[in-house]
Amino acid sequence: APLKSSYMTFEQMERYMMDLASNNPARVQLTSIGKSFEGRDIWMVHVSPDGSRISDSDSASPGSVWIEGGLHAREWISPSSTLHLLHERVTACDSQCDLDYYFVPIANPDGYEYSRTTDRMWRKNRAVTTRSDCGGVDLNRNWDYKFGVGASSDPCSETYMGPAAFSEPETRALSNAMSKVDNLKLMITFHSFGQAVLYPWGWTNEPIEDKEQLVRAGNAFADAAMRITGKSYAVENSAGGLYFASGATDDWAKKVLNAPYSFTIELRDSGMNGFILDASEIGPTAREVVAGVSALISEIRK
Ligand code: 0X9
Ligand code: ZN
Repeated sequence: APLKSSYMTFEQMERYMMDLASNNPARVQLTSIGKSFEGRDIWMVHVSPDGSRISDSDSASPGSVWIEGGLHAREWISPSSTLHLLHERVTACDSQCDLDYYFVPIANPDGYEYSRTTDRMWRKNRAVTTRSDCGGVDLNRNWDYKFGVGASSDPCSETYMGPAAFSEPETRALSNAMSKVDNLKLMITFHSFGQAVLYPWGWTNEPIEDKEQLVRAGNAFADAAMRITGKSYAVENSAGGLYFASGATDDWAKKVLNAPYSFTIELRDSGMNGFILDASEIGPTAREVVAGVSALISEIRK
């Protein structure tokens, strides 16, 4: 399993994904879907359905699940938990292994490395902007749905949306690859912190038409997390529960790709240490995520 005692470097994550793919060649395929601003690979791991689990009458996958991690640099628990979930989906195949899973555990590798080595609180990517003194675009404001409605046009802002929708190589790579997935049923992007399961919309307070089923699925995650570690996750609308923010992964997957289920899950903690989450919480958070995602998937397949 991925290291539990400490956070990995980007290189360790790459090595981990490569080893997982080479040890499980029949089910795990590793692809670089593009390069970051500074030229690091953005890796996608496709976990195919377990052949033995598919009945003869029904050989097509019942759908795809997309899991994004590490879009924001300082939210280290996100790539960490995404890698644990990936590991679990590969090694502990259960009744949910007839689905196609696409994982991008570390979507913003430049930002992550910058946060590790230089500025722990870095959030954005490492793009050069029109302001020589302010770099980086907020990759969760750069997606092409309601771009710029609730985001900053100031390069010095932490939520700088960028010069145009999909101006950034990271969001272009992610959206291109996500668009190619067949029958996308569920998109989850892991962030931190706040312990919340957020459903669309983020750009408006208008309630979404299928709110009820989104809440039911979100509650399945929250209930499972509570059962496994006792941590409480709030299930709420992004804009109402949090604040308006447009151009994010979740709204784009819901509106443009028509993914019936699309969530931003804010992992630990609830504010005490915020982004600077002690490594002793890596294991328990991973257990919450594994149990929560399993329960969520069971709920949406009812
Ligand atoms: O503001 C964000 O991008 C997310 N919170 S974070 O603290 N991890 O930065 C929340 C995004 C929720 N989704 C939308 N507003 N669409
Ligand atoms: Zn975030």
